[in-house]
Amino acid sequence: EARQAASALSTPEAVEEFRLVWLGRKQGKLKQLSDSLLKSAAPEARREIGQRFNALKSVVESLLEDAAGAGPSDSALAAEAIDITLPSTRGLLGAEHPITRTMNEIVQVFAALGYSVGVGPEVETDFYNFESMNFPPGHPARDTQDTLVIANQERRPLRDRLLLRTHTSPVQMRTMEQQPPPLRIVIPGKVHRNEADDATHSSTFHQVEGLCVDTNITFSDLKGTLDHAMKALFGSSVKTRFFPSFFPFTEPSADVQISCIFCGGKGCRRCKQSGWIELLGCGMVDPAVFAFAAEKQPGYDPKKISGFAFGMGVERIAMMKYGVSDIGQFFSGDMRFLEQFA
Ligand code: FA5
Repeated sequence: EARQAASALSTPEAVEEFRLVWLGRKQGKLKQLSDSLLKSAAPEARREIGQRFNALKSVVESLLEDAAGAGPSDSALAAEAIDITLPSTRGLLGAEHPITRTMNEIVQVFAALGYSVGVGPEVETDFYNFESMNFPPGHPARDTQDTLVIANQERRPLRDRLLLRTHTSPVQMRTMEQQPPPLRIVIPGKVHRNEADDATHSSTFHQVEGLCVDTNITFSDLKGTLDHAMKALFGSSVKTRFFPSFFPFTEPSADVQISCIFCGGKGCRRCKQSGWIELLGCGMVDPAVFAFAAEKQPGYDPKKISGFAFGMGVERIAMMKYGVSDIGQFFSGDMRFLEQFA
């Protein structure tokens, strides 16, 4: 009977019906059979009845398996056919954000020179962000980096108060406290300032800090290193020049300009006709900074060692590399902008 029924199965619904009729747990024919036969059988006949029942059950199960495996009809398959030779619609692939990419590129340039990579906290203490970087309390240079402070800190001593770091320079001190000289490290990271946003300023931006400390490090080493880095980032025809500047934590200090990559130094709108664009600050580490580091690591004795440091704005470098004229685009999340970097 089961064989006959199975031979007529042509649709998935009929197969399911067959399963229910024969193998259904409550009302199935096999269930009824086992209830009536096995339970009422004489004890000495049970063994054989059981074996024959199991044989029957596996016949029905394999009939069901064959019927289910037979699948839908040829016409049903033809109706659902997919042409796998058609070109697919391409989904959007994620891509590295241009700021992340630029930051990694800068780090790579210095890693190739033997620099290691460090990080530090974005919520920083006044001590690391300012005091240990030789901005004493009340020093006017603090005003050059308008600071976003964490609320309700007034009861703490000034040096312990928390703020959003205004530059990556505090990680110089954190690194020196952990590692004796010699030291070569780059520190990529996010920084914040209480500044109005415009085409070239953002209240949140990124810097890559560099610090090199050893015996006999000179300003020539600083110039050579940064000139190499700018050529590695912008191409070998780029020129650099150094202008006197001021940072409390370096002496002497300099601002570094590169020849405008848009006009090759002739003068254009991007470089305000000057032929040069300012990209970063740098200088020789001030002995006062080494004195703070020497409190934890006596090796930072300014009589024995010297060093240079620099800090570059990643957005400014990315704007130059990719010809972006408004810094706000990096933070807009606008897919039309971001897709260009995919
Ligand atoms: C500093 O922050 C120093 N810590 C850099 C430094 C480190 C000097 C080590 C010496 C030794 P400054 O405030 O100039 O310096 O910022 C450094 C760079 O960050 C600038 O050259 C610029 O490229 C970028 N930058 C500054 N402010 C902004 C801003 N609001 N938006 C985007 N980029 C900015």
